[in-house]
Amino acid sequence: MLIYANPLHARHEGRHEMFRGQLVPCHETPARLEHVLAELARRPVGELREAPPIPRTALERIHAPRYLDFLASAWDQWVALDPAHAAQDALPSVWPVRGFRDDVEPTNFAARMGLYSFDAGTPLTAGTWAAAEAGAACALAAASALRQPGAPRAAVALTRPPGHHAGADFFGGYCFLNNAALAAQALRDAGARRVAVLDVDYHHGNGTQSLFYERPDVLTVSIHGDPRTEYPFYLGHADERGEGEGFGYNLNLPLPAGSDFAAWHGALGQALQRIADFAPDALVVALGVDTYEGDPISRFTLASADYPHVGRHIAALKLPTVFTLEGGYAVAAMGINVVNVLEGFEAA
Ligand code: Q9C
Ligand code: ZN
Repeated sequence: MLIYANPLHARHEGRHEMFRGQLVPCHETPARLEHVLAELARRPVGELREAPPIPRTALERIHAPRYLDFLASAWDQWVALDPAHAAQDALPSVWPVRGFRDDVEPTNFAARMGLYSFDAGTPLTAGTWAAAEAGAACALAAASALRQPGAPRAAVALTRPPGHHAGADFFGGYCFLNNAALAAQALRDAGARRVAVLDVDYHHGNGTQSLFYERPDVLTVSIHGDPRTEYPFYLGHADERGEGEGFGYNLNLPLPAGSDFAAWHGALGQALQRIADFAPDALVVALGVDTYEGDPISRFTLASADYPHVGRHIAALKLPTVFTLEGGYAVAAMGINVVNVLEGFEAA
């Protein structure tokens, strides 16, 4: 497999996220990706490649222009408000909920942060835009690699910040640009008639679901902690099946917090069956390993030894596959768990 590692990922380095009324150190850190790279150096399951830069139009296939304008300029505006801001993250603190307008973009910076976000756990930092944009380039390069003659079976966008919580015009859940959705759309644009997205991160892939909810050409399937108790709370229930022409093309498989690999594996079987029935030309896997038993913010109990099976089962679909890196916060085990999935895929 080909692996596109984001060379600018460490430029996104949040200090704090809001948790229970306090600012606590970020879970989503540069060390996460460094551990995956270190494990890949020990177990080289693929060839590392560099992603070419992408035009802004590539991002506009998924994201709203005014949202991209905001993200690209937000840090400079934050620092222009007060030079002391250069040493602080920007976090939103006010949001337009039901009944408020989202069609008029406020000029106030805090108001725009809230317009384009849905939580206070996702700091915007000096290098956020550079890191997110270079990560999207990895996702697009991975998608494009699968369409070349003599293409490998899989390509990996090894990147952070993650993407699956980001929607057309909002960030949140540590995500800014939806790398999995960008890859799925790029595969469609390159000629794949149907594309499936399988999201195995602990948290529901709300951004990806919302982006494709009314479309029958991109099937979205997510296995995740039950949103009644687990983040992102307001989406990810089993009765969300798509809308309009997209009805029947979204499948949510929520599991109770505390679920073990036996339960998770059962849901994976359902997910893979639905994907096989859909008969796509390509697959995108939103690969979070926060399903791990040692994860500090999640509550499934998968063991490191379970992850090769995950990769093997996914490979059994025999589809050209893009992996995008999503969550996983047990930093020391992160490299082992991610490479276990990829190695299981390659061994199948
Ligand atoms: N006490 C991803 O895995 N905050 N995002 C949870 C925990 C948000 C996770 C608070 C978790 C977002 C890509
Ligand atoms: Zn997650």
